[in-house]
Amino acid sequence: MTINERYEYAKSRYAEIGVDTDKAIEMLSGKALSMHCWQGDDVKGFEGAVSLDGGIQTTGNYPGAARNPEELMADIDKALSLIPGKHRINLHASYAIFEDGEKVDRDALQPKHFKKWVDFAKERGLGIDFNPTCFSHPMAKGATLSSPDESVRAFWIRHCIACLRISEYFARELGTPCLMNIWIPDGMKDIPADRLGPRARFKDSLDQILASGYDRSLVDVSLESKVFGIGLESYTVGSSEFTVNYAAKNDILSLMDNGHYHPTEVVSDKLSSMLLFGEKVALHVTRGVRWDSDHVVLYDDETKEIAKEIVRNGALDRVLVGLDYFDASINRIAAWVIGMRNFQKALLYALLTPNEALASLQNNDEGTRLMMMQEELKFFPFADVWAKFCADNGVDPTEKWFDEIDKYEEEVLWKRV
Ligand code: RNT
Ligand code: ZN
Repeated sequence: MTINERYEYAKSRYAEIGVDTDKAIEMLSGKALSMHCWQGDDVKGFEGAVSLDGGIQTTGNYPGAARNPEELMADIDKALSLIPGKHRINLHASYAIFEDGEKVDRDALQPKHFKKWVDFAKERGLGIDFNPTCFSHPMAKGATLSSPDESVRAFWIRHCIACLRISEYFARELGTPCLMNIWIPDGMKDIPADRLGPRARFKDSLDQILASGYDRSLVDVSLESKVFGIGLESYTVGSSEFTVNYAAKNDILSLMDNGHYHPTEVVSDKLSSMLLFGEKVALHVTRGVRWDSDHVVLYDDETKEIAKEIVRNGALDRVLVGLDYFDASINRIAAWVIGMRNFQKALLYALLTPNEALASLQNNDEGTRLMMMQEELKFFPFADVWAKFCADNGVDPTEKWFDEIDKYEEEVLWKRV
């Protein structure tokens, strides 16, 4: 059977339960995901960093990591060619591209240091999101925006303000708002003697950064929380309560990374509350295995549940979705493709769910029928709709996309030694 024949069958089957597959595909096509550049080089950036710190870690030594801007851009291109739809890329400040031997420290970064990224994005019609890089730097050894050392704290405030200007530049050049997400690694391995002080300093630093002013029509600023990091097990300054309260009071966005909570807490259950109290919310979609391990996003239950919350709350435009993981133990380009496609599959699954009908079952106390229906839906011809979506976007819907990865390894990656 051809993809179209399979699709026609799927369409009629879904129509029986009141779901419009054409509409689902159309809505999915309009949803850009922000693909994190740092999966391509194990979060190294272009400043010559040898190791990653800040309580995050990549493990594995699969060959072929990108070593410079050209390689990273080529790898991003390869990944995007295997992912249906139009997307965005998410950069860190440590991916600045210096020319003519110039090099400036992070507090002196300027838009021109990201011109090559803008050219890259323009040619491909991509948006760019951005992140100050408050780790893997000599000034980030103890703390950054919460540092008791005023000169250290001032350095990171200057860095974040520089990043605001760069975010505005991205938005202006590319004609699409830029999400600038602030995450700091500040915390303690062991029991703190003072929890309030660092948080008060972090709050003051953020106040100073926002007070520098920025065009709100161009930039959305978000604040990412975290419960712990490696070597920061006892205390993180930017806890969930800190970031959610700060964001609400200062009219910026909260960013929830689903690896950043206690293992039994789920972001899918948090989204509805965030949507009730804020216009927008940002996500880092990842997969924590026992801890914030940043494994590749799978088409698993929590990923699907997050997507359902976005779709059934009519919030496709209000939830800014970025991916955030870094696996160095497998082909990095495939890691991108698998994660991006999986989140798109999760969204499609949600879009193919008769959400209103299911909500009425809940409201009418028809729990048995609700459970039955949610289970039966798992065996609807979802894959045939996915295949149609991929084919319409010129991307192989089957496992055969991986042939391209094999070829690229042979022709490009194995030569990177
Ligand atoms: C760290 C945060 C943060 C980083 C990236 C590289 O735990 O998740 O988002 O992963 O900024
Ligand atoms: Zn994150």
